Amino acid sequence: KKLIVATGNLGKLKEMQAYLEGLEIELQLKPQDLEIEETGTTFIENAGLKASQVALATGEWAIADDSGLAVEALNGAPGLYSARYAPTEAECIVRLLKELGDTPNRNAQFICAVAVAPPDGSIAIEYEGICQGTITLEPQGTGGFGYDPIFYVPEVQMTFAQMPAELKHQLSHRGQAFQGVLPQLQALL
Ligand code: ITT
Repeated sequence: KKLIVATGNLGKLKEMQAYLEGLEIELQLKPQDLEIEETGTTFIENAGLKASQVALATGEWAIADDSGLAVEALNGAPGLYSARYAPTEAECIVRLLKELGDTPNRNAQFICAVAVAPPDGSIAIEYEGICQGTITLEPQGTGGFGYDPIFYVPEVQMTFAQMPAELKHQLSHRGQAFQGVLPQLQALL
């Protein structure tokens, strides 16, 4: 069976591929010119929009991820706008650290919604995963992507960017969501 991965984010793609690796599915990247407007007001809604529109446009099964970082002291920002907080990933980190300043409340959570759609564009599977952590004062580590260098997980005393990929995959918001998605996907495809 074929599954179109509805993302243009290479960091995300790499992680999604890792979760889907064991399944007997031929993964294909969505056509680059196919852009979906994220008009939803929740992560689940946006994941559904992306999966459903890519499934309809390609006539294949599609899987999408909508995710972001919600910082408590910033009332949940950047949240749904995590990808658009600044022009580049590095500038997103600079902006977030600047907005937070030396605020003592550094609590944050990463959220990931994953949706799977059959060719008719309906939603067959949807799951959300959350990972709690804190925002560091400075970037630490070189792994991962996006906000990983400033997202610290107290249980393992490392940022996402300092962890071996397998550890991030176990602990992360995306890992939690895929734990729900994988068995259902296996049953459906
Ligand atoms: P697609 O919609 O094409 O999948 P996108 O980057 O626009 O790509 P989102 O709208 O879901 O995707 O934005 C998610 C942003 O949240 C992403 O760009 C990162 O900045 C951040 N993010 C999500 N998961 C992350 C992770 O595991 N580590 C670091 N940053 C993450």
